[in-house]
Amino acid sequence: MSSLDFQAQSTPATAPPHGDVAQYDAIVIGAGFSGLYMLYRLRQLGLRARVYEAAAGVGGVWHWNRYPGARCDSPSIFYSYSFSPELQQEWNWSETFAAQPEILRYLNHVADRFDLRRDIQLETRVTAAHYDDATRRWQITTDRGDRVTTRYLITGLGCQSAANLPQLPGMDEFQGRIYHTAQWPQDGVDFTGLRVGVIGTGSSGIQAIPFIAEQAAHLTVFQRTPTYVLPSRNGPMPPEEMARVKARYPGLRQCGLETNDGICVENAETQLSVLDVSPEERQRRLEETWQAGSYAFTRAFADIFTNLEANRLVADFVRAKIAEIVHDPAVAAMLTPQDHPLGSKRIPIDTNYYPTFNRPNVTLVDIRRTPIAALTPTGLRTTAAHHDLDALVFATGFDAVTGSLTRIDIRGRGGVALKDYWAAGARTYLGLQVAGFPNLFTITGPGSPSVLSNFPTSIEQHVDWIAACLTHLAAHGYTTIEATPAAEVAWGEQINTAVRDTLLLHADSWYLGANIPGKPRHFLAYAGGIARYRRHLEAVVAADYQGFVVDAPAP
Ligand code: NA7
Repeated sequence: MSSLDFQAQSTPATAPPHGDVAQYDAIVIGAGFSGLYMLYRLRQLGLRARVYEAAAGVGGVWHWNRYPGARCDSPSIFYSYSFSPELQQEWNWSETFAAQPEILRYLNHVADRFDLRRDIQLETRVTAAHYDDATRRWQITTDRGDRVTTRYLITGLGCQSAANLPQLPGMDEFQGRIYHTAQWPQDGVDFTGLRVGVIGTGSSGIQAIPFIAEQAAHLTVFQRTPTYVLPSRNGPMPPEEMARVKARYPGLRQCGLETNDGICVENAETQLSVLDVSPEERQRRLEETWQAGSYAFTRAFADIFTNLEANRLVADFVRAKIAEIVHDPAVAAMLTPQDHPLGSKRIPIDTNYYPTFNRPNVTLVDIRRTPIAALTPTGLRTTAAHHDLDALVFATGFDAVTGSLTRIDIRGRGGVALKDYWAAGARTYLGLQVAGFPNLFTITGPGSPSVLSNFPTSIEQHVDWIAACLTHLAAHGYTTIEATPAAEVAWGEQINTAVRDTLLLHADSWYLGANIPGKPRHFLAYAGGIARYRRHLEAVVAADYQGFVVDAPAP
């Protein structure tokens, strides 16, 4: 549907503010990829909308994650919006995998280009959102004292925005500086001459470690779980390649939509099983795709992520690479994952990660074998030794997918808190709505492809679906829409079925909430891929919003 179609069906803005409580049609929380595009769509619908953003600028995770080396692990040409052909044609990416400053520039450009800023209120954190059955509106409160009401509440909070800062004994006593990769100081940090520790070797740690090692006098990496790291082969984007992409963008985007994760790797799709080829052919193919980098490697064979034996053979190849790159066999052994299949935890892609451990100023400490006992005034003590540190970086990730939602006091019908409703695990319908929370839409919410996909692709999928849903409600004069509990249960079964076809349950990952003590353990995303997911979304609409009720009476 074109934007003109939307405008033709749009509803007029609701009444202007009355009394001291402004009334909106839609409040969006967050001004990252989700919030910016949602606002653009709401405007097209003629709705009176406002975006609240806690940060001092737009950009979401790209505003906060400014640690050295922060970079996207989706290719730039896909980690971008597709909704505007003009935007797509005018923006040039300078690298195949864009670094944080460039993505932040892009999102600022989007905010300016579409004149979005006038409806975005920065440095304002939504603290509470309570649904009022009598008025069928959400009452919103912010930390700046705003009190507004809205018909629709749409969260664009991101899946990795609630930072996980483990509370270690002695944290208050440490005399050095403490940082978290996801809350990096806006002006950067100079580690020159310092003894630095990094805890965590997920995507953020793996990106930051080579940069910190170059600057610091000494870097000690505290690793709990080694992970498989694939080479990104990042480099400058040749202008002729950018031009070639632009000429073929619609086809590339369409191809992306037919994949599991939204990223089209041309000529890389294969039906070939690892088990169907000779060891020599397997080695040849893996070497070739290893040299090509990240996504080519993961698509070298069709069954890497679905067959344990196929996965083991490919993981063996990566393990051999680690042994080849890292000179000290004991360090190489420590860096080599043995306890989970390749891809059952998110695969980081790197520039220079493994070679960093050949540097004389870098030490690797296995904190699974010798756990952290405490921070001390002068450093960190494990059960085996004391490490003197001037600064400590936590690259310890996030309370992923649900944390950004449950830290806001969201209450649905009858004052039920979302946090309580999800106490035994997040329940949603399509990752978009929660039973008992009318007119609440969660962009890339739990139970959608979200963290298993290229985010902008999934975000556009959700925003477009929500916009079409609001158009449908307006066209029929409906006031509310909400998921039924039965639809939620059925969707939960779809999530479980989809993940059982993969190897994603074979690791203690944040996909399962396993990184947060006490978090209910269940799979937080839909693993069936975005193409299959889109067919679910379309089928639901074709069946007159099956699984949702409109204008349900208050219980
Ligand atoms: P991740 O991928 O969750 O990585 C966090 C790392 O920190 C990981 O190595 C964890 O080890 C480690 N960790 C977490 N808590 C602790 C404690 N308490 N003690 C020691 N080590 C700990 O977060 P990232 O920020 O790297 O990446 C998140 C996503 O953001 C990434 O996938 C991209 O999508 C963007 P563990 O593996 O749990 O043993």
